[in-house]
Amino acid sequence: MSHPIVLSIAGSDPSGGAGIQADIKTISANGCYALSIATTQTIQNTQTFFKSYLMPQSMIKEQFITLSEDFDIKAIKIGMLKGCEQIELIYDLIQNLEIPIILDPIIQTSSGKKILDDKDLECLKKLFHKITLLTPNIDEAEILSGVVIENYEDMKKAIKKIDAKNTLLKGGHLKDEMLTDLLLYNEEYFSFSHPKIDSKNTHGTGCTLSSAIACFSALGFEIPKAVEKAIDYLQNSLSFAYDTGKGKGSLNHFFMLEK
Ligand code: PXL
Repeated sequence: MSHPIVLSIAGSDPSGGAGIQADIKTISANGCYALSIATTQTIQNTQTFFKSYLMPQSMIKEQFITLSEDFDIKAIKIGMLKGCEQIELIYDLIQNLEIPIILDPIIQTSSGKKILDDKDLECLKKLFHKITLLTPNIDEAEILSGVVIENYEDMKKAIKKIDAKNTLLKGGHLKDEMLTDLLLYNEEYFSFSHPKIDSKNTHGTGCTLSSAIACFSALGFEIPKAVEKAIDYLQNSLSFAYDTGKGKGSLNHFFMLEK
């Protein structure tokens, strides 16, 4: 099939930078076809994340069943989930699937707004062995592992403590000039170093990376290669990022059109 089908199950960001909107752009720019199911509708702009509304359980379930009946879904990216009930529904829907599933554990937004409380987090952890790859950032990895992360050695300590099938710990929030993302895949370590791109327009980087990994997996790349290609895509999108509103602008998901 020329355009493998990738499903994004994530929050909707009307300001266009993160969530489903970032996923659809990422998946389309990398040669896949995007399906999407919204878990939440958020109220935000480039300056402030105000709040989010849950989508009805029955709507999510019916959308998932209707899409599954028609499309040969090759990979799934899961982003913002809210509340145990919704997390458990997603668990039920994906539990028997044998395709790559990438979970971006959104515990709080980049602006610090809490999405999951401690109880929700315990529910989310039940998904960690059902999915193919978990993609926490430093802040999320600290919460999940209990390790304070200040450098690469701390990242290694933390990744071992996160109880998931496979984990990509993103180093992007560290202050170093060269950043390293650390992958623990099938008990083997892979590290990916790249220069830190100094931009205020970083909204949606996590969404973009996880959906790019899903897309490259759908295209047939093994997780380590899919991660390498997704990081490369993110670096390019970030170096061509631009101002949109008055705050944190958008990545340029279609940077290749500018070249
Ligand atoms: O970047 C985390 C994130 C994910 N999904 C949605 C979001 C955000 C951050 O704002 O709005 C829908």
